Amino acid sequence: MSRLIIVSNRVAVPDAGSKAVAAGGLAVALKEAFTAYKGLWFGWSGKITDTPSSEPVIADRGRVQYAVMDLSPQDHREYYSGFANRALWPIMHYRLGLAAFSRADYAGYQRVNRIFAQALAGLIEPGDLIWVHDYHLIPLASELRGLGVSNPIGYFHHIPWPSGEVFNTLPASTELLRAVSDYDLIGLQTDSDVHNLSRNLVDELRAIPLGGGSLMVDGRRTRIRSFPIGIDVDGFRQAAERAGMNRTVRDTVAGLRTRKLLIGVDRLDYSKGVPERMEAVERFFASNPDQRGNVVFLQIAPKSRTEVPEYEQLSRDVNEVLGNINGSLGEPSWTPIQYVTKAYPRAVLAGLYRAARVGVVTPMRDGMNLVAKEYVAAQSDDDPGVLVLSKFAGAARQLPEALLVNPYDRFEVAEAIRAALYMPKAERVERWKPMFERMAREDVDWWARSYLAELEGFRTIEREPPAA
Ligand code: ADQ
Repeated sequence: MSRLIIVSNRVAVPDAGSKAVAAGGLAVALKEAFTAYKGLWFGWSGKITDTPSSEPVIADRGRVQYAVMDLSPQDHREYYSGFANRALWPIMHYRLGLAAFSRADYAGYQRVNRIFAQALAGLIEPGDLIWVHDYHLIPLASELRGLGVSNPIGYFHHIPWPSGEVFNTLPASTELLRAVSDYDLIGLQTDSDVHNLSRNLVDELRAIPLGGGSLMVDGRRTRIRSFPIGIDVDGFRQAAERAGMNRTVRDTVAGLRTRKLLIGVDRLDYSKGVPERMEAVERFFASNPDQRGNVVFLQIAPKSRTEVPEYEQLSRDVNEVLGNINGSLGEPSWTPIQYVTKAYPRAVLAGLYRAARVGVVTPMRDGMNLVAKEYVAAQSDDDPGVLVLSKFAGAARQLPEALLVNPYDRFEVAEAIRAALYMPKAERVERWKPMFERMAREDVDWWARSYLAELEGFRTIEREPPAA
């Protein structure tokens, strides 16, 4: 059985004695892949230590081995909080005004990628497939190739890839384009991401399209294709069916009495459009005064990246918008927007989605957005709720039967909320069914399987030895 090496920024090592793959997005996504391959999972341990070792700490957990590295405070500041989350993240999400570029951060980003490559290279065996995840690690393939690694190396980019006009505002843009084209296979979420990156490689690096998504860049061949990530549809659906027994779900439903529930669930991130969504809900109540007291909007948004100043500002903005809306519209007997910042187990989220008549998923820009898919998966087939979905989420391509909206237009979002609340059951079923069926076909196992089948095809490529 050959080995699959997964590399991701953050690696959660399961407790000793546990044979399970650790919980969390990517871990769930790769569960099936680890039944077809022996696994090695490499990345940052999540720990920050003053003098991190250059050797990874290895832990064996059933069929998956974990190899994790600590970061120094400077590495963490420059590589993670700095370049990845204050330069790449805003630029990839089209938020030029929020980007902060510093040469020190970029140098830290390159340094950590080099340190990771040096540590990982010693663990790679002939026959291993290497699959790298996300924007923290774009230069990893170049570093590995420089160390003589000739195995197939693939990359999956979980967030949007913007057009050249936006991407090229990054001072390091050309180097990053060169670095990403060192991967054999570049997986993106949507065809428009594929178009943006391919076009930019042609414009900036004079890449030559070879057909079928392949391009020749500086004498090397790379392939760029979309692989929209899915969810564990069956698991989610079953969790939603059982969730009525869960205390938090039961208490929430009982507390609603006859009120209808709108729900939003997001990491607190400016890409997710949380304050803009609250303003759209305010707009809805302003234009539909008869619905005051009859509808409640529940926003669940655990804080994330709190060390990054733009996220602290966002948190203050949300509190202000929320306070103003609840203060001006609320009554002693009714709070229009309920806001909680806790993370909940999947079973609770599934139950809350099912209890909600409308899922309001309105990111300003999103690679995919799994919450949209989870909301659809959690609905009952005889009385499903309605998804209001931003057309700027990658998920909109696979869920065209949702009520698609422009999240910048709070009037349009408010009207969609109204249409969703008044939608007759027959239309709700008619919209929900094809979305559910498509998601069930294109679930998370389908995603991992399709990507890996394509990456397997790069085993036979002859590679030049690295320049001395
Ligand atoms: P994220 O930006 O994290 O992912 P998303 O796809 O919505 O965004 O996934 C968030 C996950 O966190 C969902 O599974 C959701 O259930 C969970 N979650 C959110 N709030 C929670 C809470 N309060 N408690 C518990 N769980 C919560 C990035 C990209 C996305 C892309 C994914 C996967 O930004 O566009 O869809 O990777 O590729």
